[in-house]
Amino acid sequence: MLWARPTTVSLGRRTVSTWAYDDLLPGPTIRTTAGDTVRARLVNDLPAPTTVHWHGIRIAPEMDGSPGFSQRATPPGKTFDYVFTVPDPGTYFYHSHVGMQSDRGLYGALIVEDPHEPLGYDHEFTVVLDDWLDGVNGTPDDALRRVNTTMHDESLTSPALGGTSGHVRYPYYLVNGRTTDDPMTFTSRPGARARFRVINAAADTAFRVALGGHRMTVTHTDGFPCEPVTVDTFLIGMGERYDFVTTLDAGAFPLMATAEGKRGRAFAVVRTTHGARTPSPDGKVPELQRQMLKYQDLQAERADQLPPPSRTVTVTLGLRMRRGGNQWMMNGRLANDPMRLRVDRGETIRIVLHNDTHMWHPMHLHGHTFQVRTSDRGGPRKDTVNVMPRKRVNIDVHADNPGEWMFHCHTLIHQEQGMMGILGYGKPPQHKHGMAHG
Ligand SMILES: [Cu+2]
Repeated sequence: MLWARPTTVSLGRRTVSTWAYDDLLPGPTIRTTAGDTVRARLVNDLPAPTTVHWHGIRIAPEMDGSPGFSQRATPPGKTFDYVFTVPDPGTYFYHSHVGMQSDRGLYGALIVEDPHEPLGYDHEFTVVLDDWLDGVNGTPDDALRRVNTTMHDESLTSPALGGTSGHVRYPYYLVNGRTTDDPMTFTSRPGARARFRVINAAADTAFRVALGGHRMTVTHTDGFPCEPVTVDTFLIGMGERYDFVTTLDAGAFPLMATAEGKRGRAFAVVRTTHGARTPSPDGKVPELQRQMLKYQDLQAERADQLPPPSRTVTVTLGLRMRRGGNQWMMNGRLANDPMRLRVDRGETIRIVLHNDTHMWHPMHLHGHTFQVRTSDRGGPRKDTVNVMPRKRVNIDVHADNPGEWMFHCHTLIHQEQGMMGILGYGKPPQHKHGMAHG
């Protein structure tokens, strides 16, 4: 059960009012095994309609939690039964898909185990990153209103993101719901092989992640296995996930996730010996400035390569400045009259994402895991891809899950300012009532 309601949560030393699932931050971790069925009853005790979106999971559109697409949002006082079989193992998460709600506490990890897990490791840790202002600087809806009525903060820039890093400077950045003054500790032993599942559940913040004193071998991109690649640090956009493994040294080490271009940080401790001094969240982690993962380094395992595309379409990401707030567009259209990409069931199409704006966009497609075509040889399988300003990224989508699917920017403010289109096929658009009852 996921009981969504207003509550208070502790972020470490500070207690805040927010909306959360089961009074927890993050919401309860859902663990299942590929091929198994997840049954989750959403109970909506919020003062607003809500849905649960299962980010990255290839399921029936009726269970996708896309309000106005495949289901109506569940009204206050009602319930909705999410029932679906998870086809693929990997690291996923769930979150509300209504308005700015996921920038509150309405998110949690969804871990799908592989019944034939090929990766050997002794321990595994889930690391959910978030940017937090709810109950501190008003609500996320207040933040959206501020962004709509003020000039953006010129100081929020990052070379790694090609310019403006985000819209909002948050008072806190969290690992598993905790601030740097009361961090989470992941406990293991020296010499253990540890798997970290890193999820960026933030609304407006990319994180640069490193584990002090260690290199990281990246094994999965957005849930899917890739050929292992060893780096010192990686940048993770909103909606992305990376899994990495490393052999832990003796001591206590900072797991650092700096808010890219924002001068804040999320922090946890990895400890393998009792006596070692706890690292400071303000300490230097030199790995953050060393070799950074690039999409070009990543290659899906052969079994996950898609067939070659039969045709190419271009989606241009655009911006129109307006007094009432910027309008972020896909092929010149806004969410209220969205871009519609029609594809045929069974075909593979190449989508050229052409970013004609000054900001980066983490573009997320529901219901599919596409292949980012970094070269003729292939590229990683992903469901969320960062498109840097003025750049183009090719993604190949295999149309194997009929429905009308959301295709949008995972910068929540951009989504709310119009950056939402549709990829659809197989069935006409439907607005079913689903299994709402109660
Ligand atoms: Cu965007």
